[in-house]
Amino acid sequence: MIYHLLYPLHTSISAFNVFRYITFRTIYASLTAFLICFVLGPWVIKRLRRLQVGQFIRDDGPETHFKKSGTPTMGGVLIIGAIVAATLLWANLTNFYVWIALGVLVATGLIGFIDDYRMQIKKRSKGLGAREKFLLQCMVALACGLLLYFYPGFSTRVTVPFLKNVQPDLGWGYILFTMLVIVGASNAVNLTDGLDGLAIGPLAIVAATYMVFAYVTGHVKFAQYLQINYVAGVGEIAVFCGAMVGAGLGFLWFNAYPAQVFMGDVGSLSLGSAIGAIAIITKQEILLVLVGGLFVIETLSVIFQVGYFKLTGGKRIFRMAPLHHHFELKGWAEPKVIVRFWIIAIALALVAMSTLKLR
Ligand code: 57M
Repeated sequence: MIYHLLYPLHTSISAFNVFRYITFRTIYASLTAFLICFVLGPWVIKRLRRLQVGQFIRDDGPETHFKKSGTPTMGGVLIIGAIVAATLLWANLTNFYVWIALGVLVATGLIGFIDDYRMQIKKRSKGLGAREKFLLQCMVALACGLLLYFYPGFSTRVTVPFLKNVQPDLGWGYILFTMLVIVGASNAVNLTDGLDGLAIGPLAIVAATYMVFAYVTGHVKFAQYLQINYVAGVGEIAVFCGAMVGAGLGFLWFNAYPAQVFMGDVGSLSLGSAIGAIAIITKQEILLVLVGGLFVIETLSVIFQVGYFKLTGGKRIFRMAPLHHHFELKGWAEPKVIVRFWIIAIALALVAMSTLKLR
């Protein structure tokens, strides 16, 4: 809105020319989202406490988690609110991709909200049924896939990291591919969100990485120089990514160990889906496996654990899956697991960035 209100005045007030630049608006979207979370955080936490939206802790998890019982959850509402507000303020709202990203974020946020809400009403550790949740996620991802597929100029070719000349065209299969990426990312983040700050830290790292990719993909000259596919209009997604980084850091302030609030499914499902959608829009789909490698590792640990458990009739590879529980049960202090996982996430993001040159 600021862009639409103030930029047109640049003819009389030349300083307003600055609102034209994506870089400037990305920085301010980030700061705006951060401030919204930072300032409103205590009030939201107090409200959640008053509404008794406290986390139910499963008794089969690590013992160190029992003391977290009653920690307010559904803090994701604050994150989504901050991202939406900052994006609406700073992005060019005539941009189709911005609305796709916002739509996926809010729609999957709603699924998570219903899940959390049911959990709170029933006061048990499960909300929506797994099948129900999966179906709803698929519907949102399908809508996103269809909208992009029919959008003029959006390519159905997939970028393969490290291989500049390999770009398979999936045709209508790209719609299914979009669903796989979005639903996969959403659930991977959800699985990872089991220690204080464990999901939101890497989410901010992923958003920051894609912020760079969005900017260069939507910039004719940079795209040409880096020999990546130029996609007109995608640069504006950098503003959305900036808002995600800011909101993520603002939330981390309160979610840092020992957490005063959890994001809930409303946060994990929506932010996971949003990074999936961003990977699709920026045409760096497969790269998400690397940028969000930490989420992939956590998910694989669950797949291997469950598979092995079933095959062997009850034996385990890890002390407990997802992987963060394994290290907790090995005796690592929670902050140590969290910070070490963040370090891995940063390293993976750096490797992913290097693909801009290593191709
Ligand atoms: C949700 N939710 C956290 C919080 C957060 C298939 C199976 C691996 C599924 C998996 C599962 O249910 N995962 C999805 C994970 C929960 O956090 C809430 O949920 C939201 C995210 N959806 O925002 O509201 C708990 O995580 C802790 N937490 C923090 N800090 C945070 O900032 O400490 C969360 C956020 C919170 C809190 O304790 O209550 C969760 O872990 O439940 N299931 C599991 O992860 C379970 N694993 C398991 O059963 N493993 C088995 C194999 C055979 C599948 C095994 O290895 O033997 C574990 N989770 C728990 N207890 N809690 C084990 C048992």
